[in-house]
Amino acid sequence: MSGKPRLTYFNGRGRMEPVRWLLAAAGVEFEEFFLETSEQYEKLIKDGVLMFQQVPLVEIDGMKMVQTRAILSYIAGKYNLYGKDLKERALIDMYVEGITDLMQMILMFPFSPPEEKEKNLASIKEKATTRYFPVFEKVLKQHGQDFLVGNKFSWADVQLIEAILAVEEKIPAVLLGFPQLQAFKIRVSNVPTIKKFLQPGSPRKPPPDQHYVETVLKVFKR
Ligand code: IBG
Repeated sequence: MSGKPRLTYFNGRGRMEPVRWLLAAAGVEFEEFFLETSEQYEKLIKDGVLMFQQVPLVEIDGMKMVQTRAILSYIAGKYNLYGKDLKERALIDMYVEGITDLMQMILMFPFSPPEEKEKNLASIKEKATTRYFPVFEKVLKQHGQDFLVGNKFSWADVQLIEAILAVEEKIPAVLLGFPQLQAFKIRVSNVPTIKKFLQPGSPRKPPPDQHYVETVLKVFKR
């Protein structure tokens, strides 16, 4: 065994992408197995590897971890990206969960029917600009520090930069009214591990395309 974490998911972003981001941010290399057929998925279930018959699956430190949130917390804790005490950790959890709610809309977008796309895109824009981004704009402005929590790079920063870039892909001008977030984006993009992840050839996955959507539906026989 190589000792590297092994990620089992589709060859696309979905629920695994924040795990890829966080491992990359921690400077940890990983291996990936991409699900392409329903037989592969059913074999994992038959072998008893998937606790709730769901992916993401991350094999790490002798564990077969499922549940995205548990996987991310473990990685954040292990690599010192989870605050210096329980209160910082609570704040990171609140920020991360908020951003996850926004990301949930983006995750579901490729699976929405064509006639609902325009409405869903408008909803993403509305929620990003009136609910989620203002929170982080205000936090950064008030404490004047480089990172969201404890003046130190954390899981919350990783989750936010991923979300900013994902929303910008859909709505390029979305940061216009958010000068703090514009500066944050540049700053965090220059953290060496993040800079590396943003370069071509990294394990970062491209925006979802039709092939990805069809593969997910095929694997789950939907
Ligand atoms: N709470 C779990 C987690 O956070 O890990 C949910 C995991 C989950 O929903 N996994 C899906 C699955 O395995 C794949 S991601 N489903 C099979 C089943 O029978 O439940 C599905 C997904 C995509 C994109 I792809 C957006 C949202 C969900």
